[in-house]
Amino acid sequence: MRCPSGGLRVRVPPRALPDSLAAVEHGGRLVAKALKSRGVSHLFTLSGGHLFSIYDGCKAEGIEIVDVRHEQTAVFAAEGFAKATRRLGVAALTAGPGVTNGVSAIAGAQANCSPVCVLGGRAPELRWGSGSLQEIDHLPFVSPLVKSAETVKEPGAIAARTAAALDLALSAPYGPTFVDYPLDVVFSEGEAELPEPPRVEPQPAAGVEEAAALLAGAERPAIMAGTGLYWGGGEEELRALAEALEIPVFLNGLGRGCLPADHALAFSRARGAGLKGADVALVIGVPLDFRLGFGGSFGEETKLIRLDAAPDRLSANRAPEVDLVGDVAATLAAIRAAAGEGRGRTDTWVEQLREAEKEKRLAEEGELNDDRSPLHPVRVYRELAAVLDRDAIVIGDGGDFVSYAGRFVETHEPGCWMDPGPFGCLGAGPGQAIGAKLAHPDKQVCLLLGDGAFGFSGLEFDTLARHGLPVVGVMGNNGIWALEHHPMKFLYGYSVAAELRPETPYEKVVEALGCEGAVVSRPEELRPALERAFESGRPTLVNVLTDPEVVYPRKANLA
Ligand SMILES: Cc1ncc(C[n+]2csc(CCOP(=O)(O)OP(=O)(O)O)c2C)c(N)n1
Ligand SMILES: [Mg+2]
Repeated sequence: MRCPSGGLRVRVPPRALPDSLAAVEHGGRLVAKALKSRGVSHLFTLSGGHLFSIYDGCKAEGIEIVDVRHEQTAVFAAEGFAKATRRLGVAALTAGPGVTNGVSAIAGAQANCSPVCVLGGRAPELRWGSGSLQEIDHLPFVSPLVKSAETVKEPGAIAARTAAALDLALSAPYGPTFVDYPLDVVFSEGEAELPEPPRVEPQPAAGVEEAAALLAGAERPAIMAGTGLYWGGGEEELRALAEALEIPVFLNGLGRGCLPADHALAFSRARGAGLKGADVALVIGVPLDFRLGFGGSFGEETKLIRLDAAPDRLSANRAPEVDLVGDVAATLAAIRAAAGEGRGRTDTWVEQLREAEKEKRLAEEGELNDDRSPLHPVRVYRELAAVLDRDAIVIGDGGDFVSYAGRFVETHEPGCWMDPGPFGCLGAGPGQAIGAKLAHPDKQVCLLLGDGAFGFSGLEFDTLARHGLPVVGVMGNNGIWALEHHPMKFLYGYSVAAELRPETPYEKVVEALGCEGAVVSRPEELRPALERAFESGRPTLVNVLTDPEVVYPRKANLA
């Protein structure tokens, strides 16, 4: 066979050879065998000749190939699949620009500790240094973003090295891995030698007794939990611990939904009071980054217990009193066993937070019922809440529109809220929606989009149409990059580079791509439009014209 680039000749074995007879197989088949052995069901990709043999292998192994319109979406989709399932998400990117296009999404997966494995095509090894098409060494720029980055240089090593990259992505702490295959290697033959996946007994962290004593003795305890709680599968133990000691719980990132938003101990609006006023706070699977004021969201006197699967990567921020590094679920179970029950002790505190929560929610009534046209973004979320199922997966991609969603969308089950995470890369939403819908075809998947954000990956509505994925997009179309426009205006009295075309008919864009579109300019039109969208069974964008004058009440802008 003649290779798609480079002109090297390699031999490909007959495709129909039964497994038992196939002593050697082509490299792409070996990649696919490794994927299959680790339960990978989908490969997210955008075509490139360097990947053909991997596609051929996936076809033979029954792995679904999902082709998108930009490589960053392939990685975002792999991440969305991982977030929706807590299984591996896998993307394949072609050599050179395919991999460079995927870099922002890999960096996002790193910040989210998402178990994503990225497979790269690569210019042929035999001609390395001769200037083959798309020749660039990916490892120097991918390595800082991943747990491991490797080039497989022998066909016989393909299966084992691919399996190792997959296993590492899914070993605690989770995170992205990268492996690339030179064209001549992955089109050649080798033997499949697949190691067993590692089995690790979950170990509770050292320091459990100290943590339990602090929590059991606390009068105003609080739990702040995030993405690491979700990856650690800790939701049941979180609930049991919170209920046993009656501890108020605050959630962010992928932690949202790990305690249902309507649970008696779940709080959101009272977070400021709850974290500042806590005497002891258990911080699970969330770094003390900008989202927690670099630690300053807690009171100066608050004793912090940190729990995660890995030591803190942020060395510059506040150190905890107790640092628990170990299996999240096992450690929570051990803390509960050591702390016993403490009912009644926190009643006054919980009641105080309940009052604060109620008061803040009451103050939101005006915005929720706002009947202006174009709409107040908060009104969008009131209407959306009425049509979303309890287990709907909601994905945010935008600026202020999504900040409002973070406040107003209630999450009731784990894995049902996705945003770009602390790396904050716009354009992550459509890919995550593709991954989530493929993982859960029976759940509603709702993609919240700013009009600015739409520009990055809006063409993925074509992917939704081609693959028959009835995701419902809801756009807050204010004609500006609001999260930049308002802060710059506040600082300088004017803003530049933050205006878009007002009332752009994005619904027509998606119609042209084979989806349904609707435009909404008055609040009373929204609910029927959303109902139609979810009932249609078709990918849809509801373009909601929102008021550009609404300024999101933000405490900090850039830090
Ligand atoms: C890839 C990328 N580019 C730029 C930014 C900076 N940024 C953050 S929010 C935002 C504005 C988003 O505008 P839009 O999606 O229209 O939402 P709005 O704030 O108007 O609700 C920008 C430009 C970013 N986070 N990611
Ligand atoms: Mg906007």
